[in-house]
Amino acid sequence: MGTQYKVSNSVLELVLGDIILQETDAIVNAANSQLAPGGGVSGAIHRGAGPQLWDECKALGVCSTSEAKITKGYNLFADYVIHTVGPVYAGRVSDPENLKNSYQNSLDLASKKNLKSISFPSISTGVFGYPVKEASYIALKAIIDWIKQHPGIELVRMVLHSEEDYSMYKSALDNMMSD
Ligand code: AR6
Repeated sequence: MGTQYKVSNSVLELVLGDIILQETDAIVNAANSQLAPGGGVSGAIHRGAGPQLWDECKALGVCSTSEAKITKGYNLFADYVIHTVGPVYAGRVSDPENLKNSYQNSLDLASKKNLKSISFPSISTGVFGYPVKEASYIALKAIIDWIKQHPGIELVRMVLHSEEDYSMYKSALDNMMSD
């Protein structure tokens, strides 16, 4: 399942799938501050990449909320993994800003490396508890605003792990595109 939208000269795509199978230049990890394997997306990415990923992550030290760090992809299809720590949802006024910055700092890092394509999971909406509907609008707006200011990227893909999340992101994007 998938839908493509044109934003400036780039493509923004929504797909139902598994982040570790994506063949984009980079995939994004919804990480913890230690960049340790953990569960959810992070556990899947570390299992897919192999133990060298954790070795490289250990050397990077602590990653604070919204910060992004890049490593190689090892056994993954993607050449790079961009690790970002989303906010733990607590209904604070800073939560939306922190979530937005996780997306935009990841995109900045991809652009610094001259990468042309990147896949994101739905950051913070699993273990970190961010309500999916709210998070979908923040994520998509962050990506669209960023693309409009950075013509170099060709493809930004959001990879949703359940049909429910996919429909939520799809209706958010349909609403935003019709405004
Ligand atoms: N591909 C795509 N999306 C996935 C996959 C996958 N393979 N697996 C899960 N999701 P989460 P967070 C979805 O909890 O909320 C970790 O333990 C999942 O259904 O991975 O940012 C870290 O180590 C959900 O919609 O990330 C941190 O401690 C979304 O990805 C903490 O959890 C995010 O779920 C980070 O929590």
